[in-house]
Amino acid sequence: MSNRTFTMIKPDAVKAGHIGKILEQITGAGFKIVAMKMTQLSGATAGAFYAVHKARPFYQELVDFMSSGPIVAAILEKENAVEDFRKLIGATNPAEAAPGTIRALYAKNVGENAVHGSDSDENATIEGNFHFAGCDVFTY
Ligand code: DAT
Ligand code: MG
Repeated sequence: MSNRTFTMIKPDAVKAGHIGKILEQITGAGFKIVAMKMTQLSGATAGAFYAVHKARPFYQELVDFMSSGPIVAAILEKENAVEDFRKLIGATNPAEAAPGTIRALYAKNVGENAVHGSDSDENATIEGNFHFAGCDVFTY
């Protein structure tokens, strides 16, 4: 069990003005932000990040969406971070997400679903390292 996970506030939620409310919900649930930036992924960068989904029918749609506008990327720290954050964001499809979860509150649909959360400790490390240099991850 690791104490870190990686998240992105996706272009739909950024465009809709939900950055502040989502960060408030994340920190209110006990997660500490140890790295954070606003950035925009290129098609190539989004494609590389989601390479694991290359064979899925929605891959191109996902890459186009994730590169369509700015995102907020962050590394979060909390005991049992990966599992607890997946609970906080809710199911991939907001129609199936538990009430009060970030996706239930802010996601538009299964493709434009407001936030990313790592699905394993291993992927949390890979994804955090994909977006942040070690010197931009803080202990405080
Ligand atoms: P999650 O983001 O909950 O880990 P995932 O890893 O299965 O979900 O898929 C990654 C992203 O791909 C997801 O957040 C949104 C998109 N996606 C997943 N299933 C989809 C579908 N059936 N149609 C369109 N986009 C989809
Ligand atoms: Mg996933």
